[in-house]
Amino acid sequence: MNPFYITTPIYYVNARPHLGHAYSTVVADVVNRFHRMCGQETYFLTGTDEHGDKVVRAAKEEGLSPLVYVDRISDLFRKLWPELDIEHDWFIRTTDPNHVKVVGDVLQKIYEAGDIYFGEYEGAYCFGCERFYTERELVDGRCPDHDTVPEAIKESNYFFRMSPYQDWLIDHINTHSDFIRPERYRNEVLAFLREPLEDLCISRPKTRIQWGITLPFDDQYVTYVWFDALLNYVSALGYPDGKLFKKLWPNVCHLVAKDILKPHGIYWPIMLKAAGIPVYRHLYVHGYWNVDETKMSKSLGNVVEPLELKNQYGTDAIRYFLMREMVFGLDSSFSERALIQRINSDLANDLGNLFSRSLTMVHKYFEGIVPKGDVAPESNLDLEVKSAAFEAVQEYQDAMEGFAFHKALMAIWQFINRINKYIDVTAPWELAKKKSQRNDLQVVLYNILESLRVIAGLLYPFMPRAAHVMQEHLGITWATPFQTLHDFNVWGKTRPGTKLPKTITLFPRIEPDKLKPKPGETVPSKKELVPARPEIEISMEVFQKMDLRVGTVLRAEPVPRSKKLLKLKVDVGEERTIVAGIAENYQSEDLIGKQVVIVANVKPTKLMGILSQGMVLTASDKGTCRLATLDGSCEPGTPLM
Ligand code: ME8
Repeated sequence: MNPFYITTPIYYVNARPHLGHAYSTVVADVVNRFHRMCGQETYFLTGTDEHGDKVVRAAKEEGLSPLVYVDRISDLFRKLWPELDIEHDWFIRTTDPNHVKVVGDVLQKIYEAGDIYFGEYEGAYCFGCERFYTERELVDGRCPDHDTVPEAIKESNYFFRMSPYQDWLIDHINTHSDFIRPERYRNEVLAFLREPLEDLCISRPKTRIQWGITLPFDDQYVTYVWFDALLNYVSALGYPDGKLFKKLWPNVCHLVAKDILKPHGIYWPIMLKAAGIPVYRHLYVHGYWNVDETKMSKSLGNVVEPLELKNQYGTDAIRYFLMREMVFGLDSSFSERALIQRINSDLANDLGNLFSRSLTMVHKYFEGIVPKGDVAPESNLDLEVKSAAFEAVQEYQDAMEGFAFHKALMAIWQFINRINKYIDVTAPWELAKKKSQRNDLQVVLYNILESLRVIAGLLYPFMPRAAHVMQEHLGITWATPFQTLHDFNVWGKTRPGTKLPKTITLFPRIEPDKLKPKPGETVPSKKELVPARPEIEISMEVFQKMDLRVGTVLRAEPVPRSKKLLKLKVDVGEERTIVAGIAENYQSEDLIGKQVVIVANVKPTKLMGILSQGMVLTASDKGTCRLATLDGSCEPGTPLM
């Protein structure tokens, strides 16, 4: 098995770490731990990006030299990660001498190969993005990211010729379906590549900025910060001759958010190709965290500090929330209210209660000693629990491999609910009343403990602390620090006769007064959110004119140039094309096979040039759109009454 190598972006040191940085780094840690569970050797890289205009300006604002300033902020990132139980193998800084040397060597190599030339450029420069913009890229003459008018700058600079690699890159993306994931970002890169690629300006004159890596072939210039930063992924491994480079490259999984798709999806593969380095294997792109539906920004004062959250709610709860709440690839909104609700319902209630009620029973009925699981014939209920466990493991594994972390957690929680039901139906407290049912009681409790073992093991990548505590309390001392996937394909690994420690509360409930609005905060009531519609008389006859039907989604794809719309092919007894405004909350691939409710007799209308032959029913909760579905499967075309 190839070793697995995962990277996060290296973060700019122009500001303190926030929730967005924490999310990417937690995802990398979860994926890394999952690969360790699969028995793979892994390597996890993160770090800080320390050169460029942005950093110089931030240092100036603090009255510090860039050198002192970058040390200080880089340290904040470095010290944050262990607080969030992130176990990276290396923390790279672009000011590390080895990195500086690699950047110089690669530049020289590409220069000698003839892909770098000197030329004059006049253009619109955004200092926030540290790059030139073409007219076409600006929105009403303003930078799309910073909403500022770029400055007109005329400069002689060095350029990296990218156009000769354009066709190669298109072909590479087309022939490697897992190169850029999820699909929407792969399509976005292909859409960029439909326009001719312009050469990339890779230098900045020292007359304007000195804080950077000097070009090896002209000491009057420093390297453009992106050309410098991207190379961290190979310099950290000791490119070109280092052992790690030879062992790990190019079997890498780069993880970034959508804001830096272009440098990673276009510049980086072309840089690698031009430098004669094999191209990376995978780029995984996630969406953006907003806060209470608004963009997180310093000026709005709504930046969420991961350390504060951790101190208040604990590392596991934060990690769980981030991974459960965001659908990888789509945007999500953070709110403390939602976090507390998840802690109380999923962690304290579902998981925590199951754990403590189960262990309490083992202590009460068997003096804390793991009973035997094979002393009575298995009932159908027992068999069902076993197969539910294997199903959960399979669903979990598929979801983890596809970066659908929310689904992996849903699979665990479905299993947790299944075990809670098993306890309710088998009622061990009743079995305990009769001596003749002692063996049945043993089997039931053993199955519960086995289920908890599987649950603890599957939780390890997400909540390593809780997983560890659970395993300790289940007597799973043979699998420190974690169980492997093989351990879940066998039923019966919990050892009868093991004496278990007293149970504990895994996740304390958060007091409801935390949910009360803070002074000055108003929580809109439902009524304020959605004004009731005026009462009108609708006769049954009129209501029944509406043709509501069950539809099964057969295919789904994004509508080009639209952020909101998806084009669906739906089976409503016949195949219909329906355009739905759900792209911000659903990914095409997640919809296939889903059953939805369709208004089948609305007048067909054209949306973005596509004739939509029906309407999908949805609910919009504070901007998050949810499809109306059925609680069991129905024949497509079945009318709703
Ligand atoms: O772009 N939601 O650094 P950066 C989710 N130095 N993730 C977010 C986020 C949000 N609201 N905000 C930031 C840079 N991130 C360059 C990278 S790599 C060779 C150089 C995360 O400090 C996300 O991973 O601006 C995003 O891609 C990254 O931080 C940008 O970090």
